[in-house]
Amino acid sequence: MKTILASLLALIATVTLTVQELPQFSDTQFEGWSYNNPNVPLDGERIANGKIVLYKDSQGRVLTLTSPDFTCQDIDSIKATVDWYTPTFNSSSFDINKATLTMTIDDADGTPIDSVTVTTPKKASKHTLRLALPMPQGLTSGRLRFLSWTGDYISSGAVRGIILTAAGAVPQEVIYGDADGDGHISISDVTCLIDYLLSGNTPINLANADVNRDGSITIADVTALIDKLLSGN
Ligand SMILES: [Ca+2]
Ligand SMILES: [Ca+2]
Repeated sequence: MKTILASLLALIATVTLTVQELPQFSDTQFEGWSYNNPNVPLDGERIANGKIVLYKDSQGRVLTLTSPDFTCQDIDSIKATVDWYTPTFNSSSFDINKATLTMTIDDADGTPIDSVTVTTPKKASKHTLRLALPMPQGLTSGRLRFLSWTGDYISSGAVRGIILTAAGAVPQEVIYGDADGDGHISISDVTCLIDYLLSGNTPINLANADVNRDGSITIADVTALIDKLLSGN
């Protein structure tokens, strides 16, 4: 077994556990986002100057800002902190009840799954609006849409930035060594772990496979797993 392990060492690269990344929106970071107003292309200057305005126009069209798709299977809930700008807040026609922002989560086909709406707390030009949604169960990939169903042009607001943060799913109980995730530790977990390290695409429970708990999956975990099996602990 030692010879096999030694030869594997030369072949195996460290596999690091990945952290979920979410799309962010600002005047310097808007790749993949889309705004459905054909007269206002997305660019840094327009975003910074409050031109990405969300409202329902006179034809009944709803102006919408949409995020790129992102994977969400490891996310329990998502929180958006929005830099919201209401340029006409001191107009007599400004209706604070229409100055709303809605965040919708859609599946990858664009079907809305859930939404949340907040209103601006007072008549002012600058607001930090916070919206949160639980991640729908079973959704593996989705996108966020920001819109104002009720806002007319005067009561509209503009998005100048969105910070998205995620809370992770409650982790399953970790059984260190149960690499194939069948609920117990056996020689098949050694096979699974070696196959994973060699091919990189064998299905594996990453948390369970980090037998020596150093945050990455390497040949050292195979050794630790064999030790565990031999010692019976
Ligand atoms: Ca197992
Ligand atoms: Ca490890």
